[in-house]
Amino acid sequence: MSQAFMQCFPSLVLALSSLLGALALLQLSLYLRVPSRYGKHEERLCRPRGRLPARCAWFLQELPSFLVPALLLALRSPPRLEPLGCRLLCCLFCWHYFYRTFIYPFFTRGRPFPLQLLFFGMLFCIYNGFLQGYYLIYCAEYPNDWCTDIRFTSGLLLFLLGMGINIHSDLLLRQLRKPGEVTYKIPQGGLFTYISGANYFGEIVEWFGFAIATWSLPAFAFAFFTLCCIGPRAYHHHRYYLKTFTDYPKSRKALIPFVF
Ligand code: NDX
Repeated sequence: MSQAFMQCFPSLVLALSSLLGALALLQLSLYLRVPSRYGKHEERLCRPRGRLPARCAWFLQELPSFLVPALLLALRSPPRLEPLGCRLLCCLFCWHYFYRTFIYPFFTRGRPFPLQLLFFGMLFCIYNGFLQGYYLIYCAEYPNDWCTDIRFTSGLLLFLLGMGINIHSDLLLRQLRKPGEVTYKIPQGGLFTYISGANYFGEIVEWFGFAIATWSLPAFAFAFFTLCCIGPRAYHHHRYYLKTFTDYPKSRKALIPFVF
């Protein structure tokens, strides 16, 4: 590992986190009116030229989010083993992306994914994987009793709750299709009873939980990015369902149960 990254540069963390916040706002302004062009929103918009099977695309896209922090952790010399809070937090991030890279893609029944978005998605995952991993492995300082701090425990609880909702909702979506099918149906069960974007709601709760547990600028910037990225997408999914299915439950909201 190059000597350059063997210590913490707070200004680098600040610059990368601020850029992530700016990308979040750009994301919001771009995708509030027009949804990002993959999945159910691709057919309504122009068709991109190249596409890759969903399994392969999601695996390649998410891999850097797992690999970059895992490599940073492995290459850290001497290894950072203390405090326990640091190790746990880094493992939480890698745990999510282990699921998203090695489990989620192999069960997805989604449509082929646009190559252009895959490229930008990969770049984003390298960027964010580096920022979160670098901060936790080289910069974060937690007291030894961080694991009993209310921020850590409540954040961890939110993270686990969000992850549970996200995985369960992704499973419900997957079960709507038989292998080989590409049609859309009305999602039922779990939090889909109340909202159209149950999987997104889970993911947003998860990353805000992570931000609270780490109490760090990079993690709050990522949680904000997630909100700006998949929040509008949940809204567009909701509108799509209302337009497509005349029997779509009228009481169902887009992203926040009973509110929005
Ligand atoms: N990937 C995060 N921006 C994104 C890819 C695109 O993980 O340049 C953000 C992620 C990237 C984006 C990523 C970052 C920003 C980028 C963008 C591209 C451009 C953009 C780079 C990295 C960019 C700027 C300008 C700022 C630089 O056929 P199908 O595929 O629709 O099938 C779907 C199926 N399904 C149904 N089946 C039957 N009936 C129905 N009614 C169905 N509804 C859906 O279920 C899929 O197979 C599956 C899930 O579909 P959907 O649309 O609900 O979820 P999807 O968006 O595919 O996300 C899948 C999971 C989900 O759990 C979500 O929470 C998580 O991934 N996710 C997704 C996006 C971002 C993200 C998490 C995060 O920010 N944390």
